[in-house]
Amino acid sequence: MNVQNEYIKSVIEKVIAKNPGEVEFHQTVEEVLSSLEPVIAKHPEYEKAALLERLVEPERVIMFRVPWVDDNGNVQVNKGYRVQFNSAIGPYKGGLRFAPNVYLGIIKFLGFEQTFKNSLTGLPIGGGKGGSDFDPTGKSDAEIMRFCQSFMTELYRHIGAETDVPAGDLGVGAREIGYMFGQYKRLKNVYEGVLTGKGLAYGGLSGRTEATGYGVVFFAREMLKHFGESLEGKTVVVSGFGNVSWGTVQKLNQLGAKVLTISGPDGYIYDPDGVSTKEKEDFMLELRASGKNVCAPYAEKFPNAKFFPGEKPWGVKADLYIPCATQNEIGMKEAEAMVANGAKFLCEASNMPTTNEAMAYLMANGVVLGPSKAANAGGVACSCIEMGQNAGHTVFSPDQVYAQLEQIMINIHNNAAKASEQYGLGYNLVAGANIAGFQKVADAMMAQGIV
Ligand code: 2IT
Repeated sequence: MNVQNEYIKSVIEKVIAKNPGEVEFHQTVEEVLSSLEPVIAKHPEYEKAALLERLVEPERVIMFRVPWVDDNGNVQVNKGYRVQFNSAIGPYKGGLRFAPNVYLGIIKFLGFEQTFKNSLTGLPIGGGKGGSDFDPTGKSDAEIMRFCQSFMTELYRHIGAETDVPAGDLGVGAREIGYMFGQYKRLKNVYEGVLTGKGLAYGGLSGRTEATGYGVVFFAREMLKHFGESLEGKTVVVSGFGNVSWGTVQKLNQLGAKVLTISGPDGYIYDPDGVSTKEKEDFMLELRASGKNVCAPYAEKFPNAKFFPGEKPWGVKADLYIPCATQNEIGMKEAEAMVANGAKFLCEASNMPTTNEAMAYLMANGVVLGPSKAANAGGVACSCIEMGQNAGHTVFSPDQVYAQLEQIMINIHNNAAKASEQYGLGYNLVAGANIAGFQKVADAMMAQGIV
């Protein structure tokens, strides 16, 4: 990153020195802070208040042991995390990720990103993230339940509807949220909206399951609209096959686009007919529910589709690219393949799917980039609506939720575009999202004194 501002440079250097080995956390701090140069230049009072030093240091980091017994009677021990990153604008809010590669650096990168994302929604939610290095792949339902109960047996004392409200992320869906909610309620003897993404029978919000994917597509639609284009008839390369991909595929189908690919850790699927029918959408849910974390069976079920083992889909030519799997799916090699194919639009659905180097390369080559903290904010926005539903002891209809979600995504797009324009950066949604997300958190932190 090419950073001129001495204050920003020194904060980035300190983050790298003080958080050794946490490369994903370094990556997001560099990405966000380097785009704040024009804002920091305009506000010298931020340096005096050590605003950036405070922003990059989580308010609280909780790490704990998660012991559980597997189906063979063996005792297993995992690491549990909750990083309460920033509560300047509301209670900590953000998902829980269960995946074997989870360590503190991943949770901190996600918590830092979440702070700006939540701010961008315009809703009163701070930033937090948690999870475990537990690998759900191949686990039985009973093992998942025992793990979730053990995880919550420590976490419950640190969270609450007005303190910190976790939700799902990779490896944590409605089933896991259900088990964790049950254990929380039992331990605390309080029925409150302490988790979001709950089932509809016990306080969940209609539309929350598809909210992230739908929101991403609304955001992509606004990006295309800026250039006088629409999604109708566009080809789209999608990665992943989980909750976010599923919602994205469904909304793309509704708006007349054609999804050419989905992917998993085992490779990618190319479907020349498009992942376009209800049967295909539903099969994505089946793949996820199988617990095997593979997408290959799609090509057996739909023989026109082809499975490419061990490969990612970024070399497939399309009008729009939507990564929905995990961080750093797109590095230089993938970015070069996309540019060689004349890529025009990249809308990030997974958190930080593009490396900083690839991001700079894509943008320098004319690819319009919708950054994840803006494009995928529809999920957490609906989580906040779920918090409101629970606090008001009421139930919202799907139509009420969808209408709000769509408007929130339009606002996020417009606010990011406006912030970029204001600082003379043209239509740069990456910088604009960072600036707009930062500004509200900064205003709140400045008003609240040195805390
Ligand atoms: O990355 C994310 O925004 C999420 N995993 C959802 C967080 C939430 O609290 O709904």
